[in-house]
Formats: sequence, C-alpha cells, structure tokens
Amino acid sequence: MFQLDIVTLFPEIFNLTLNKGVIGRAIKNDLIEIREWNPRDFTKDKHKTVDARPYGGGPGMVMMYEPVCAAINKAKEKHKNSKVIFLTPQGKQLNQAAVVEFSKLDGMILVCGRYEGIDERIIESKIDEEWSIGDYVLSGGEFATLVLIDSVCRLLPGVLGGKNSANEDSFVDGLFDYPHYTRPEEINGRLVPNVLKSGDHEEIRRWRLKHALGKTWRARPDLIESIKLNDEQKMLLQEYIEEFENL
Ligand code: 6GU
Repeated sequence: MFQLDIVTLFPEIFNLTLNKGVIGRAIKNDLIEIREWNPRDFTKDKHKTVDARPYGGGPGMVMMYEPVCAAINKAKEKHKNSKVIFLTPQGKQLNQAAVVEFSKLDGMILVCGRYEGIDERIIESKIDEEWSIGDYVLSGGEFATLVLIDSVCRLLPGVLGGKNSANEDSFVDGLFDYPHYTRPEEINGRLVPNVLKSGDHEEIRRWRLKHALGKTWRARPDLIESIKLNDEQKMLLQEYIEEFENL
C-alpha cells in the first residue's frame, strides 16, 4: 500500500477532495493510505501557535520549526521509508518523468507551507527534496500537494481500470495526447474525421500520431525540439505542418 502523509494546517482541503473519483476508489480498495498531520495539534502553548514574525523583518509570518517538525516526526515514525517532500515555488519543477519516479517509492510525506514560508532549518534537517508545480505563486502548498498526489496515484498498480490507461497518456512519449471524438457524429456541421470510422487500425494510429505531433508543435514547439523524432514522426509532422499552413 502506497503511504501518503500530509503535513498541513488545513486537513479539510484533503478530506473533501481525495475521497472522490479515481483516488477515492484507490483508498477504498486499500491501494493507497492517506493521513493528515496538523502542526497545530503538536503545539504546546495554550494559543496553539504555529507561526511567528520573520527575523530581519518584512511582511507576513513564517511557520515555526517545532510544530512542523513534530508533525513530520510523527509521520516518519509510522513510515520511515517515505521520502519527505516540501512543496514550494523554490523547488525543482515537477514533470511526468519525476512523477513516474515518485510512483516507485514506498510513500511520501508531503509538507505544505503557508504564510511567507517555513523556517529554513526545517528544510535543512527534515526535507529530502523540494518540488514546485510551476512558475507561479500559490498561497500555500496544499493545491500543489493535490496535484502531486493525483499525478502519482494514477500510476500505481491497480488504480486505473484498464491495464494500458496510464501508458497511453499524454507525455508518456513526450507528446500531447491526440484529439478524441465520441457520439454524435455531427455537431453543428462539425464532423468526426472519416478515418476514425474506417476501422483501419493502422490508418487510425497514423492519424492519431500525426495530430499528437501537430498539437504539440503548435502549443509547445520546445517539446518537439527536446525529443528525437523517428522517421515516421518527422514525416507525419511535416504533413501536418504543410496542411496547417495551407489552411
Ligand atoms: Cl509547490 N507551492 C506554492 N506555494 N506555490 C507554488 C508551488 C508550490 N508550485 C508553484 N507555485
């Protein structure tokens, strides 16, 4: 069972979201176990203080060493093999390759920051890795943690229904997904591409690969640059570009 321990001042965020859908079913089927640890429960003063003003001055508050570390230690007691991850805009940027590596772990202890940050000595003494979900600022690590949990859990054995569901995802080969169509055949004059109704599996494969390449090229030329296309992919992308430019 994959162990997820979340250190957060707002555990309700997780109870409300993770008990639904794919992750909710994985919890019910004992494929993953999720526990929240609130630093506030580890305070010793009567006001249950978890934050204080920054040395050196400046705006906002900083999460204090003691209650956060006590929460991490409690999680570690049960799951000493879990990796301790701090979600922060100052971390390495998450991508699918990193998500695949996380899915091979025994578990993760996910530390969510709030306010202006957490005392640096928590990072020095307790955190194994710092990760960000992109170059923009959130008010806390909770939503980043949800993103990480969702992306990792759907790769765990048994979590997705079909055996190949996760293997056919976007980014598995470094490309976007191909376009999808379902009933009805026509919507306000927009038709389903004929090839998808042809039953010709080879033609369908080529059409999907061509459009996956084309979509990626249009939105993320940097991704196209970063992968080595094989001869078929080069030819299909060239076809797509010529058709696109003649539109
Ligand atoms: Cl992990 N945390 C916060 N607070 N903001 C972020 C982030 C994480 N990743 C991108 N922005």
